[in-house]
Amino acid sequence: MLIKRPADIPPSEITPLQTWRARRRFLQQASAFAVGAGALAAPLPLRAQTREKLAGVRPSPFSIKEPQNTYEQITSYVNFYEFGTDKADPLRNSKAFKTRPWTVAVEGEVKKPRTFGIEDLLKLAPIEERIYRLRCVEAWSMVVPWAGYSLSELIKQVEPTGNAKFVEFHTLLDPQQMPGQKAAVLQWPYVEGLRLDEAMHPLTLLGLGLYGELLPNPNGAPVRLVVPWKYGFKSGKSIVRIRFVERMPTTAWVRSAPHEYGFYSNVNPKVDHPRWTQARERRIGEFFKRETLMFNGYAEQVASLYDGLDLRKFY
Ligand SMILES: Nc1nc2c(c(=O)[nH]1)N[C@H]1C(S)=C(S)[C@@H](COP(=O)(O)O)O[C@H]1N2
Ligand SMILES: [Mo]
Repeated sequence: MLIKRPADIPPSEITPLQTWRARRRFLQQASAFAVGAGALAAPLPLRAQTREKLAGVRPSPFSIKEPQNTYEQITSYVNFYEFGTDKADPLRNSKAFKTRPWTVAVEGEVKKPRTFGIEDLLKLAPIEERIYRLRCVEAWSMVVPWAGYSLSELIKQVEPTGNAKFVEFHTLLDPQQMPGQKAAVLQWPYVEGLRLDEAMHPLTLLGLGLYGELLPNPNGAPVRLVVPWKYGFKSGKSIVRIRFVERMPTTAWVRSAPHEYGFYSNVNPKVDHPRWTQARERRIGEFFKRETLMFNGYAEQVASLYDGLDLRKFY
């Protein structure tokens, strides 16, 4: 009999323990729910999402030149727990997800609170292609051609007050459409956060597209955050609320496992996750691991944000 050694297991089969535990909990709770609610509920229509080109997308000096992952890889190997904890779940379970009408409420410590319709957001500033590295905390990575503009464009419009120190990003809460929210894998809605200066940094992207088209559902349609120097989970998807606050928010991952996930979550090869190394990563589609770069390769642009901060303590 052949027993697979770890080295023979393809990366797609490796699941960090947290995910594995979460998935088990998810399956237990999902099946409990299915029994309670009637497992024979009408299936959702499995209509494919219509793909739509974005007009006039400009190149950006922030784009990196590494080979890009394919559309297929980016949409099918994905974390979006609202649609299930398996990498393939979001593509399968988000086909009928409704992204119109869609609004984003921008509120809290701002002089001009405002609710933006998705059509407003699509024309608030010129849309750029931003080819960014994505480093997941699970030690895989990709190169993704996002489309969008700096979040600072939107922040300027609402004029944060002097009390605004942090920004929260809330994902849609809708268990009818997001079956993963019927399980207590995380506390819903998914909330992430940034310090105001991180949110204002030009690399921080309000993501509206991928590969020159509107965002596909598994990647956070119709609007999401992309913070390329932080672990992937900082980049919340399908955002409906942006809230400016005075105190550091308790984010979904910090709430679920505070000794494993910190508020900052800057990519840092020198600070390991308690259960695995962060020194290396596997680029999806490649065989050999590569070294993880400080701040995911964006140190030159962002390191100064953290001058004087102990990055072991503030992980
Ligand atoms: N709302 C929400 N946003 C989320 C997640 C999630 O489960 N829910 N997963 C995060 C994680 S762990 C990663 S690695 C990225 C992966 O998706 P992407 O490739 O589309 O960025 O989305 C992030 N944003
Ligand atoms: Mo991730």
